Amino acid sequence: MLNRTMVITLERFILEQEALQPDDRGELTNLLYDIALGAKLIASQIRRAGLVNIVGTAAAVNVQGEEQQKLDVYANETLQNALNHTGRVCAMASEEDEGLIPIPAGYSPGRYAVMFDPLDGSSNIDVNAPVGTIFAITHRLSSEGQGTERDVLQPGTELVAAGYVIYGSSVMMVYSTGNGVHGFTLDPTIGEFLLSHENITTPRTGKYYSVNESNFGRWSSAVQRAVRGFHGDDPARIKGKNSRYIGSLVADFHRNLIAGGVYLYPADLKNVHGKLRLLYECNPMAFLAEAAGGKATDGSRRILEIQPTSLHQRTPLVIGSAEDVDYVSTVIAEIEGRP
Ligand code: AFP
Repeated sequence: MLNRTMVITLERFILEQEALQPDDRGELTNLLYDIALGAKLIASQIRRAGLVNIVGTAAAVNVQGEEQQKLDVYANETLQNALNHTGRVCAMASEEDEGLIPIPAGYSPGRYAVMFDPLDGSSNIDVNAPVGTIFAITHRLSSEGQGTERDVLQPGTELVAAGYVIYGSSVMMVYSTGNGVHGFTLDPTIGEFLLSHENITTPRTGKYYSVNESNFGRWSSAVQRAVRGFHGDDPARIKGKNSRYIGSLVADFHRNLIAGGVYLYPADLKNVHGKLRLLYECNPMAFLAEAAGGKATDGSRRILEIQPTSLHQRTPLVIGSAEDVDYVSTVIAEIEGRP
C-alpha cells in the first residue's frame, strides 16, 4: 500500500545516491548539504528583502551598529561560512571576490574546491523577480594544504557536481552529480528540501528562446540570423518560438530546462567575450544541461571543454534543448564559413 506520509528529503536522497559513488566517503553528500543550509539562510533573508525598510532603521542596523548588508554580500558571506570550517573544502572562488578564497586559519582544508555565484540576477531583487545561487564542485588537483587556482581552473568536464537554488514563488534546489538532474522544493513549514522533480530531462526542442534582444544591433550577423530563426524566419529548419527573458540566468535556465527552450548570451560589441562567467555561471549550468539531455556551447565549442585560464573569465553562452543549441551552432558555422 502507498505510504502517503513518505517524503524524500534532500539528505536522504543524496545519501542514497552516495551509494553510487563509493569513493566519496560521504563527503560530497555533506558538502551538498552544507550548500543547502547556506541556501536556506539566504532564502530567509530574501523573503524579508522588501521588509527591511518598512520595519525601519532599527532593522537596517544590527546590534553591533553595522549597516544592513546588501543581499549579494550577505549571500556571499553566508555560503563561505557554510563551507569554510567543515574540512571538506580546500578553496572557494566566488563571483563576488576577485581572488581565490582560502580556508581560514585553524580549519583543515579538504578534498573539494567549490565555485559559486552567491546571488545571480541580484538586480532583480528590487522588483521582486526570481534570483538564484549557482554552484560547482571539483576534486582538488593539488595534494594538500590550502587549495590553489589550479584546483579551481579545471574544465567543466572535471566537475563532480553542480547545481543552483532558485528563490522564486517557491525555493528550489536543483543539482546533479552527473547521474540525472534532481529538483527539491523547500517546504518552509518544516525547513526541509523535499524531492519534487526526480530525473529532470529537458525536451529535445523547446517552446522558448531567451535572450536580451536590446543587444540585437550589437551582435554578429551570424547570431542575428540564428535569433531570426527563433522569430520564425527559417521555418524549413526551425519552428518559431515564444520569447521569454527575465534577465536572471537561474530563472531563465530553470524555465527552459523544464519546458524546453534555449537561452543565449552571445558576445556583442560591448561584451566582446560575452557577459557571463565561465566558472560561476556557464560551467555549472552546462553540466546540468548536459545531465538533463540538453547542450551548452559558446556558439561553436562545448562549454564544458573550455580550459579556464582566469577566475573571472567570460564566455558567450548558448544553452538548453539540444536541437535548438545545435541550430545556433549550425547557423553560425554556415555564416562564418566553417564546416
Ligand atoms: P546581475 O547579477 O548583475 O543581475 O546579472 C545577471 C546576469 O549575470 C544573468 O543572471 C542574466 O541572465 C544576465 O546577467 C542578464 O544580463 P542583461 O541585463 O545584460 O540582459
